[in-house]
Amino acid sequence: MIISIITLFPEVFTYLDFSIIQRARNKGIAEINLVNPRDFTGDKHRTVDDMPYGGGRGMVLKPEPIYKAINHVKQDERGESFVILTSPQGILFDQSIARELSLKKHLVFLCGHYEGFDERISNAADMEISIGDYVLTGGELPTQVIIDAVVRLIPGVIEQESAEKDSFSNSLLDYPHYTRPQEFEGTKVPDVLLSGHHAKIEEWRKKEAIKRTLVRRPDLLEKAHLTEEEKKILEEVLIEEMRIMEDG
Ligand code: 4G3
Repeated sequence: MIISIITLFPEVFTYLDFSIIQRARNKGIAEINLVNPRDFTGDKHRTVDDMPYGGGRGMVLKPEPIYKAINHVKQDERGESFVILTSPQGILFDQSIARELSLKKHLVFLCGHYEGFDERISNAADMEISIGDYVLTGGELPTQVIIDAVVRLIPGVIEQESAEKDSFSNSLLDYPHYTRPQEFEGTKVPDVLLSGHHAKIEEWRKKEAIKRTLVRRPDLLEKAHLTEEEKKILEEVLIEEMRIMEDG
């Protein structure tokens, strides 16, 4: 996959130089190019923003340098570029969008800044994405979050089995994990995990994942496509949790 990032602050893209994403880049699975719209201005001051029509505070990103940068990175990609704008006004990012994006050949990210960007810049985007309901000073962190979630899903980056077992791949939260020591700060590792009984362990993990999802994120269960087995476990967990509520 080729990833082009159009940003006024290329220096902040340090996260992508480490760990799993860097390994993917070294293996040639992901290629990341940073492009600064300032390099596509024509005036002495390399102006990228201007005052808003209609008045008001703050500056607005001008469309021309961004459009020139987009056209530059789209060259040689045979119309297979997918342009993403990160903004608080976008659709909420989630694991299914990450999966969809992991299939693209060329992703182009536009990082907004200042109070916003000229509305005509969003016309150049195929998708406007928000990573959550909060405002940041720029789209650089959201872009790195999205790239991290997408690149780890490309085959060959992490073990396929791990990606399939991820939280959310089945719309459920992850089950609890334990390592040594067997007892820590008065809390013991659940006996079943020491039993060596693989079927029982799988069953316990599934049940804990469903229990956690029910208690912490019931909204996820409403959208989940549960198997018949999972639905049965959910019923058990619901009854157990209701008992716990009744007992105070
Ligand atoms: C465009 C994205 C960009 C318009 C960007 C602000 C939060 C997110 C920006 C605008 C951002 C997010 C830059 N803040 N929730 N700030 O994904 O109003």
